[in-house]
Amino acid sequence: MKSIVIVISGRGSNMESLLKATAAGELPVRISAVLSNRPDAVGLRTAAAYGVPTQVVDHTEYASREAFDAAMAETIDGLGPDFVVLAGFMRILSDAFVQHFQGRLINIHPSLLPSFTGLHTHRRALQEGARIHGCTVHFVTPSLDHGPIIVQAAVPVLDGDDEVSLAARVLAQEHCVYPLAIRWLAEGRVRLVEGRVFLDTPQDGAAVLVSPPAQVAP
Ligand code: NHR
Ligand code: GAR
Repeated sequence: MKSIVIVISGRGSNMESLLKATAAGELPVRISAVLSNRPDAVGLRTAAAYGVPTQVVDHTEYASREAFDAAMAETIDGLGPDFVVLAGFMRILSDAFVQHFQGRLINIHPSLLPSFTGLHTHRRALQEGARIHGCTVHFVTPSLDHGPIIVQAAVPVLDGDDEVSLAARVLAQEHCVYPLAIRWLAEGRVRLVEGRVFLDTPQDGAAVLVSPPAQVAP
């Protein structure tokens, strides 16, 4: 069975979606450990409650980004995972770290990439008047939020949405697609060829999301 390490910075609800799916027998992976760069991350307590080992690599204890990344890489290498799963991890990773884990490092980002890379994605989607928003699971490459895309989920932006309501609608989809993407990876259904993802999964072109829904004349 493939093993993964999950890396968090805070709440850890995406991490919990993976722990839940694993506990339910829906995600055939061994979760070797949950790592956090913040000692006070709420997700560390959640992980412990699921009986998953936790470790902290506190970025404030390192003189540079490179030194922190090297310590993280060493900790992860010690665990020997097949995949490294970023779940609400909030530190940009250096090229050396990303290259070390190339093809094994996955992130979930709260926008439909390549729109809204970086931070405050929900606020910016609202400011731009986007009608459709969502989330993206992708391989991490040195170019921030531009790695090969594995799966995306779209949600409508509704009149009256604020950052909180929109974030909640997107987060519900994150909790669906992240376990799905990690399952596909664990089952060897994701191939990365020359920077593009090829999926060995059922696909049909039927689903179309239009927001607001198209009105058909009577
Ligand atoms: N690193 C690389 N090289 N490539 C990616 O695609 C990465 C990455 C590291 C993290 C997650 C990402 C996201 O999904 C991610 C993708 C943090 C920042 C950021 O600006 C940006 C993107 C992401 C994560 N962080 C600030 C920093 O200076 C700190 C912000 C904070 O601590 O609150 O590192 O959006
Ligand atoms: C999630 O929405 C995740 O996509 C996003 O932060 C939230 C973390 O929630 N990630 C980023 O913005 C990465 N920069 P969680 O800790 O409850 O999973």
